[in-house]
Amino acid sequence: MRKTKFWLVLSLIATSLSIFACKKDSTATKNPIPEVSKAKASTKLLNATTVATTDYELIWSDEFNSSGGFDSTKWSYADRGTVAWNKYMTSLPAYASQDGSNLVLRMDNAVVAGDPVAYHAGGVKSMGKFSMTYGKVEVRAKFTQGRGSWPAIWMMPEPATAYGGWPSCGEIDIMEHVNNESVMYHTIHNGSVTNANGGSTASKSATYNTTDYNLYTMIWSPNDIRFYINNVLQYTYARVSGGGTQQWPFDVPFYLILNQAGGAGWPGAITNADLPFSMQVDYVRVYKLPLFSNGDFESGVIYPWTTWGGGSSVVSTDARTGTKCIRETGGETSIEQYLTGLTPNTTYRFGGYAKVSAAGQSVSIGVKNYGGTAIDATIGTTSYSNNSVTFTTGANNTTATVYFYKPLSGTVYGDDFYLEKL
Ligand SMILES: [Ca+2]
Ligand SMILES: [Ca+2]
Repeated sequence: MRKTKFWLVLSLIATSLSIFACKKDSTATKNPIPEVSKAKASTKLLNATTVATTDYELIWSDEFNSSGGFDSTKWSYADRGTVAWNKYMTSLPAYASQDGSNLVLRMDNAVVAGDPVAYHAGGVKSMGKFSMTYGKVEVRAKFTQGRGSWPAIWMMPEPATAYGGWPSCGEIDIMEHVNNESVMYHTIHNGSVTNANGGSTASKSATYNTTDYNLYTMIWSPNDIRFYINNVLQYTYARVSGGGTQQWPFDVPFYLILNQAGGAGWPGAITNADLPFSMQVDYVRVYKLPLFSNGDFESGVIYPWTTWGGGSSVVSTDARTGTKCIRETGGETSIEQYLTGLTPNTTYRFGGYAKVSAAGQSVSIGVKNYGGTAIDATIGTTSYSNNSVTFTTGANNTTATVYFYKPLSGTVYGDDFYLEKL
């Protein structure tokens, strides 16, 4: 959204909208870093996973069910600035207000006394009032189409200087739409994927319901950022091991911005006959990530576990309960789940059920990086049995990694993993 440099270049060379669109598409196929993400996203698309609706604790929301001005304890007007998206922002209730069930952000060319600009548009930000690191954001919204229109739902870091100026500081664009396109865009900006001209190679367009509300969801974990439309995963941007803060500046608080922009930058000039533009936001809900999730694999995917060794998959045979479990085959193989939000100096139990395919084999359930020495518990039975490890977090430890690890060849199954606070 904040394509500052890009729009400066754009205005200098008067590049056309169509060239921008080509540039955005063509660069998306050239940068090796996002190609990894795109491949990952494609794999996930095949799985057609859905957002889990349980285990997430609501920590902040606005249902926008009042009438009149927005709740100033949660939002401020997005200020007018000098870059494309905020060029016409206007701090007046006519452009950002509630209608009893929505936040309505408008853009038109009405004459506003004392403010003689060509257009006026509305936007709000939670900067200084709410920000978050890791979690799930759900925004249910609909918006009009029109030539020159640019509605967006996005996030910027707070404080803004966490990792330097834009784009090194990072930007998460949950939804952007331009003009009359039948797709919207999910985009990441950072020091790795943002081009010198301000475009990003970490961007994915996706179809949406153009005539009604859509649910836009972003799940942000220490491993990746996932974008969903109507609970269907569309794009995953993964943290790259060793990528540093240029690739992953996403470990600091980010705040929310909702705006109806247009008339400059990406969408180009407004066709006045298409006005007014508006975005209606039914609600914004923010959830804390669960401490531990997908222990039963009924989601059909491994996420948010990560794999190591390549022999792990969710299968529809041999489940202990439900219809699915994790299977580890081949040589040394493991799945791990990185836990955040643990309480220091607190005792937890991590356990689960497992079986091996032949006597003499074994598999371990364990925990590491919690502030003490790694602890394993072994299972070597050919029918499901339970084992667990008990660990106490260090005085300053709020994270840990739990794992299900097969040290040798053979096939093992696991199901119904759990984390308990003792
Ligand atoms: Ca509402
Ligand atoms: Ca299961």
